[in-house]
Amino acid sequence: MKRKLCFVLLCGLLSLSAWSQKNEVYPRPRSLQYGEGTLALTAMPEISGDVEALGLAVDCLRSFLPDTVASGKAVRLIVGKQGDKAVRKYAKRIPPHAEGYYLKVEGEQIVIAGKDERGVLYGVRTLGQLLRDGRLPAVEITDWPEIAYRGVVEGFYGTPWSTEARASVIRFLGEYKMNTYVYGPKDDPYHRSPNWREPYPEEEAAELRRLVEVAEESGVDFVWAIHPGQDIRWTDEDRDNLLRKFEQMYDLGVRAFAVFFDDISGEGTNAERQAELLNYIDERFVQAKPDVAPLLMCPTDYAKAWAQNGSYIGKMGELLNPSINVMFTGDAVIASITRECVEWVDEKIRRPVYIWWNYPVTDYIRNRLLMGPVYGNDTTLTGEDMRGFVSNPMEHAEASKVAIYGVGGYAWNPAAYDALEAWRESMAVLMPEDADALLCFASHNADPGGEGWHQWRREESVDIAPVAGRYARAWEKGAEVSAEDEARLVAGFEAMVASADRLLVNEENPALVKELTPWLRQFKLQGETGREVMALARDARNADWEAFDARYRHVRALQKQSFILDQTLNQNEFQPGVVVGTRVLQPFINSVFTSVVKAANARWGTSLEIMAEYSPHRLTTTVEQLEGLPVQVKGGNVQLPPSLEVIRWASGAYVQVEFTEPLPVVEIQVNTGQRIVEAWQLEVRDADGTWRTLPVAWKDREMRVAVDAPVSAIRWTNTSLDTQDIFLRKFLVLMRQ
Ligand code: BEU
Repeated sequence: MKRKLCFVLLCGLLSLSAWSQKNEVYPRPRSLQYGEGTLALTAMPEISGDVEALGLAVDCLRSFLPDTVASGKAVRLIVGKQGDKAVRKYAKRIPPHAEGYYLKVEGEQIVIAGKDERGVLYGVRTLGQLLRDGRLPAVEITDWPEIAYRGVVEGFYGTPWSTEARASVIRFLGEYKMNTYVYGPKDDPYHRSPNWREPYPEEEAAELRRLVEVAEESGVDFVWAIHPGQDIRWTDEDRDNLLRKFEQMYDLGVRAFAVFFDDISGEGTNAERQAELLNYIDERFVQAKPDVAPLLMCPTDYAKAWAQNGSYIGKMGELLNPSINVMFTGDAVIASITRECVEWVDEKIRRPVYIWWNYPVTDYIRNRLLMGPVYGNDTTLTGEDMRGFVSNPMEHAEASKVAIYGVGGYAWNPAAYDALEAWRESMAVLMPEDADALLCFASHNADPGGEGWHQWRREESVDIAPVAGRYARAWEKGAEVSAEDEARLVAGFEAMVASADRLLVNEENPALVKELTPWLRQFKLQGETGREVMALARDARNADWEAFDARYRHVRALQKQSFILDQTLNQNEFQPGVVVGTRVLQPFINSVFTSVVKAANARWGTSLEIMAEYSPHRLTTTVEQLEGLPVQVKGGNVQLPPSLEVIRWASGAYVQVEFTEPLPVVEIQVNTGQRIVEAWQLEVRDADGTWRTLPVAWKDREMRVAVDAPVSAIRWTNTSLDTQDIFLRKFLVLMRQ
């Protein structure tokens, strides 16, 4: 009986220890079996293997172990790559895949047998992850990556990363078994037209040389890309210019190269000429050198949406040398990667595609951060389908690591990839102490918004979304709200405020805090506003006018602060400002605020403004759906947010935007989603207070009316005798800047 109890207890302890070790290796290995017991490892083991030849792997070992040999009986580490004498005994256990490794910890011995040098390095990295408080679990692992090239393509528009940021990302890639960093920032003039022909000035060249060294030390291939297509001439001279530039980069230590032809027009888009040039470079440069990796190219038709007829991309498949890798972004420029698309493009290019994944890049939505989980890519895809998978990040390098971490896990082992688990873990990797606060922030900053060029969306605020939906609907309908929902929402807003406060003074990761600060300030305000709007709703329910009145003023002040942040932080010429929680939280706050103030006005006979966001300008309307719509000020222009739903516009109904003072209006643009709508009247009020009707001209679905005068108000009216159903995709007033 006693023995039985002991057995049960032991099993409990063993399974507990196995459980506590469970999530330690990332990316998740192919096969991992824990044995019994642990091994103490507090100093360098006694190495059996060619220490000299093991270079990087031994350096890596030193990064987590003191460089002293233990006194007394040392742990023995048998280490080497396939074919090495030291690991001959384990030859059969080495997985037959590039960069694979076999690792066993048993008794006082550790075995790491790699398929190749990187495999050995990855075995040592795994060992480093398993080591906790000087102890290793008994374990046996067989592991290899599914996708050959994994990592990052710095390929966005906007401020390129600093050398320091790049070095940090490259080390991060190495640490999580990613092997590729592609250098192709669009706003480096020496990468792109017009200066691609020019050598880097000394200082920039020295920085690149340093990065190549960091990459080498990290076990990462530094791929330097050139982007010559916008002004290339198909002459021997330009071909030699390109080769000369590659030679210069080779002299800086670069051993992997790419040529990008994305986002170009004109002569440079010619498929035959591109292929001819690439084959020439491949034969005369890449293959002529003993140590240069296969050439990588990004085609002009890099997304299926454009490559539909397949003629350009098909030519690439037909003409390019087979060793050249071809990038592709998926069904669209910004898209989740589907099996259907991968199979389609693989057939066209006659080789497994190299995915350029446009996530978490924000160069098309610069007022946002994308920090949600990496999900939605097909997890049945294998190395036979894709040769590479690299992520195009945000201009915020440290914040991008959330997504890069996920991409690393996915590309290593898509079938075992768990998006939520990887996402949560990445928070602890970036900020061990404040991981929960970072998770709170990230969970509300995930969606690209779908308003601009790309419609791709992400889930956001997932935990609170159903609660928020229920509560807002109840207020809209004037129904009873659930106390439990209310409590959860209040707690959610309080958690936002507390998280923002903690993150703003976090000292674990200063680079991340610096990048996030504008958004953290907005996030804190959003939490405070949400909390106050919930309290406002309570005051209204309790019919407590005094409390309501004071709270209303407070909410207005918070809204104004948020407006000021949006107008002053992160100002750029594309999407200036700072927005957070746009998918669930902001619409929720706006909706509840509107419902509550409407109810209050009805109850107390007041006419408190219901505009849900602060704006210096005023909106008045007789269209019910437009009530409370904010008049936004963006980059010095004035606009209404685009509508997603159809708007019922009764005969004679209007919307009017009134400015604080006469403003120099250049043009008014309205897009109703329809071809041409008739019987609409656009009027402006001149500085002297007189109204005049403007002649309306329609081009496709868009109306563009030149004004060029100081204007104090604009009115847009349905002058037909019928109700008209239209969208308001755009209502933009361009100002003289
Ligand atoms: C992401 O906005 C983005 C899209 C493309 N226009 C560019 N090229 C490719 O995706 C291949 C990319 O540089 C840019 O960051």
